[in-house]
Formats: sequence, structure tokens, C-alpha cells
Amino acid sequence: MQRLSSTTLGRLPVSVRRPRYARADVRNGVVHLGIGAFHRAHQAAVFDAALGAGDLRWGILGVSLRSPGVRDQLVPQDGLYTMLVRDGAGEQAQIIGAVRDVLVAPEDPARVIAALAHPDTHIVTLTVTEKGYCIDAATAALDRGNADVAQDLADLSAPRTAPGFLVAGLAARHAAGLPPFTALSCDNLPHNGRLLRAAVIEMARAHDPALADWIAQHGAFPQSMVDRIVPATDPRDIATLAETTGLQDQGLVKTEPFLQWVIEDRFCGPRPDFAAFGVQLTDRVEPWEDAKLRLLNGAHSGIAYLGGLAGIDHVHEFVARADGRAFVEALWDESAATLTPPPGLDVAAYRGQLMARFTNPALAHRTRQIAMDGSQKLPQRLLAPIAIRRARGLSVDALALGVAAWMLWQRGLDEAGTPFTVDDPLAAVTAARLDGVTDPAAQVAALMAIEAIFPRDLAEDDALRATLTGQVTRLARDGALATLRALGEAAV
Ligand code: NAI
Ligand code: CS2
Repeated sequence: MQRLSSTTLGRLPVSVRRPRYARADVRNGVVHLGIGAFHRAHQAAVFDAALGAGDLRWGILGVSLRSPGVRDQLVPQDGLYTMLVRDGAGEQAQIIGAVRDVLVAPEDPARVIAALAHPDTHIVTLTVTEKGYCIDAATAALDRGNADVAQDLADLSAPRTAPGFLVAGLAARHAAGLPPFTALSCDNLPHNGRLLRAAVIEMARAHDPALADWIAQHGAFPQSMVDRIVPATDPRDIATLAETTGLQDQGLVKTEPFLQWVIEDRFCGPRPDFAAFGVQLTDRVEPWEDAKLRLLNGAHSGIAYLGGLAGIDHVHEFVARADGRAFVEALWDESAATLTPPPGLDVAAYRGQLMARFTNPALAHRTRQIAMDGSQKLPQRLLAPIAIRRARGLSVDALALGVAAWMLWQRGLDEAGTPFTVDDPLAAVTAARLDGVTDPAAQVAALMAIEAIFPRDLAEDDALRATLTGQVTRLARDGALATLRALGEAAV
């Protein structure tokens, strides 16, 4: 079967929306690091809208810092792919034309640096996952134990990390007398812009203090809150689309109608008229970030570990259960009390909207996908609200149950006894801590002592340790579903 491409595009059914702008005239104003599914269904859709409105500066050069997978999906298709927007009732297909090329950094790092240093490049967006920022959570500085970071600190001729590439690109711009680009983090990290800025300046300072000062003075690293649920594409999604269109699209992404992007309006160069495409520009992103990370993502992580242990494969199946919904609502009651909602956010309405989004069966969002990289996600999603509540003497039963389920998950065994690989950059650390430890109290203590995950206040909190030990004991003995039921009964 033929692939989707510029030459086959015309064969698609008329119902499929497609680029109406002259792709040949588009310039690459954006370099994107980490071209996974999320970028293609979120930022790329917004830049595509800017192109569609006639501002042809915002084509995207995608970069994979790791594998060639997305390049091999998109380049034979001239960068074109389908964005399938699904709610329970139906599906809308749109061809996104904003991505014009994809580079694989390890194959040709010099080309990536040249792209970053190109005069047309104004914005560098990133979705490199939480671990891609290479920050040691315990010190808030670059993780010098990471071999790729050590390599980039020593030599930037062929960078390996996202901060390394940004510094190499900025150094080339500085040398050429060009202004810096705006580096715009789109990962689910609190203060993502501030973290990225600190990582880049630390990396630059190791090479050239004058460069670090130039970046600090002239560069821009806006915070941004990003939201759209984009589950990993399933091969069956590709097969089903091919049956209806007659073309194979290996770059397909599927998502929900909802899209939110809140950006701190601090760019050091040109940007699209974001507000015209539904993006919120503000001077305070943190309250939006906190609400999203603690409510949406906090619930997601709780669902992922409890559901994963119980053999519930998808988010919508978890919230279809009365006890699953009750758990999510209990977690939200706890987390919502820790928020200072931004003007314009009605938390009750937001919660209702989130539950409706979780219920969307057409997304088939896998609990296993969300369970990945828990060590990087727990702090901002569950531990931050726990710390606030503990400091105020408030209960943390639902939030802690999410953490307890994560603790059991580290054993790599679900309740049916099926082993799985714990997919996490700290998996070897958690495995070593749990090695030979069978007593729940000792397991909880061993995991709470990991400084890169648990802040000291929490690690030394005896009452929290007791709560977690009780929950781990119960989860291991009765299973996740019975534990959830008990939580619901206790709340009545
Ligand atoms: P994905 O698995 O499709 O893509 C992940 C990308 O990150 C790939 O390009 C991969 O090569 C790169 N990457 C992974 N580890 C890296 C590292 N250590 N250094 C550099 N690059 C690395 O995942 P997806 O769905 O695109 O999500 C990526 C990130 O986007 C998430 O971690 C999250 O922070 C953010 N996000 C995702 C949402 C979603 O629903 N999928 C929604 C909101 C934010
Ligand atoms: C999810 C998020 O994979 C995960 O950890 O919680 O990627 C979630 O889908 C997005 O943040 C929604 O915006």
C-alpha cells in the first residue's frame, strides 16, 4: 500500500482537513527536540494553524535525540501525518504539514547544530520527557553522574543531551553574531523554563563563561504549561486508518479534542500570534502548571499504578468503575486544597472536564504508558501536594495510596503474578534498594530514602511512612481493587 505523501495527499477523502498553504514557501522558524507523539498533536498543530493563517515563518525541523523511528515514519511522507481527533462520538482527521524534515541527532549532530544556528530559527521547542533535562532532583543541578552529561560538559562537538545541543547551537549563533533563539520547554515539569535555563547556563559555563553570561542576559526560556492527552499510536490505529483512506500513514497520532497551552510571554525574538490560535499568554504560568500537574497528572499516575497492578489496561476502564472514580475524586479533593488557582480557572468545572476527558474510550490511553518514568513524575504530581498537606496537618490517604501503588510497582510484578520491566531511569536504583527486602515497612523506608525522589521533609516524616506501610501491606495482601473499595467505604 502506498504511503501518505505530498504526491498521494490528493487521494484522501474530502472530509480530511489538509494544509491549504504553500508548503514549499514555508521557512523553518522552529527546531523541535524530541519529536514524539505529543509534539505532533500539540505544538505542531498550533504552528500549523499559524502557517494556515498565512504566517509562513513557522515550519518545524524535528529532531530525534535518540532513535531514527520518527524520521523513518515521516521523511518518506514528506513530513506529512494525520492527526486523528477522537471523542466518544466520532473522529476528525487532519493532515498536519508543519513538520518539514526530521533529523536524527546521533547520526549527524553537526546538522542539528547548524539548524539551531540558522538565522530563520527563532524558537526551539522541547518534549524530551522529564529525564531529558538531565537534572539531579536532589541538587537541582545537572546530573554529573549521567555519562552523556559528563561527555557534553567535556566536549560539545557532538552533543548527546538536550542542554548540550542547545548550548552548541547558542554558541554557534553567538559566534555568528546572531541573537539567541527562545528555548520553550513543553514537558510536564514544574518551572520547566527555569529548569531548562539553569541546565543550559550551567552547561555553557563549563565551556565558556562569556557565552553563559550572553545566554543569561539575552536568551529566553519561558515557562509553559502544556495539555493534550496523546496516547502512543497503536499499530492497529494505522491499519484501521489505512482501510478507510487507502493510504498508509506511519506517522499517525491520535488525540482528544481538548488542547491547552499556557505560555509565559517572554520571548527574545519573533513568535507567532499565539493568542490567535487559542494559546494563552500570561506572566504567571505556575498556578496553571500546579493545577494541571497535581489534578490531571496526579490522578493519571495514581490510576496508572493502581490500575496497572490490578490488570486494568486503560484509563477509561479505571474511571468507568465507581471505586476508580471515587479514588480520583478523593485524590482531587486532597490536591485541590493545595492549589492557588489562577484567575480564570474554575477548579470544580476543571475537575468535571478532566473526568470527562479520562472517560473518553476512543483514546485507549494505556496505564502502562503513564506508569513509565514514575521516579521523574511522582515529585510534582503526588509528593508536592502531600508535602503541603502534611505541613498543614491534613490527611493524605488518597495521594499516599498512589505513592504506595508506585512502590509496589517497583517490584515489577502485577497482581496476577505477571512480571514486567519497570521502565524508569532509576529502575536499577529502586531494584537495588528492594533487593532481598520483603517486609513492607522496610520496603517503604528503602524507597523513601531515595533523595532524587523524596524530599528530606517527607523522607523523615514518620506518620507518612506509617501510612504508606499500611497501604503497601494492604495492597499486597488484598489487591488494588479491594483497597480502593475500602478507601471509598472509609470516606462515606
Ligand atoms: P514519545 O515517547 O512519543 O516521545 C518522547 C520523545 O522524547 C522521543 O523523541 C524520545 O526520543 C525523546 N526522549 C526520551 N528520553 C530522552 C532523553 N533522555 N533525552 C532526550 N530525548 C529523550 O512521548 P510523547 O507522548 O511525545 O511525550 C513526550 C513528553 O511530552 C512527555 O514526557 C511529557 O513531558 C510531554 N507531554 C506529553 C503528553 C502526552 O499526552 N503524550 C501531554 C503533555 C505533555
Ligand atoms: C501522562 C501525561 O504519560 C503521562 O504521564 O500523565 O502525558 C498526560 O497524558 C498529559 O500530561 C496530558 O496533557
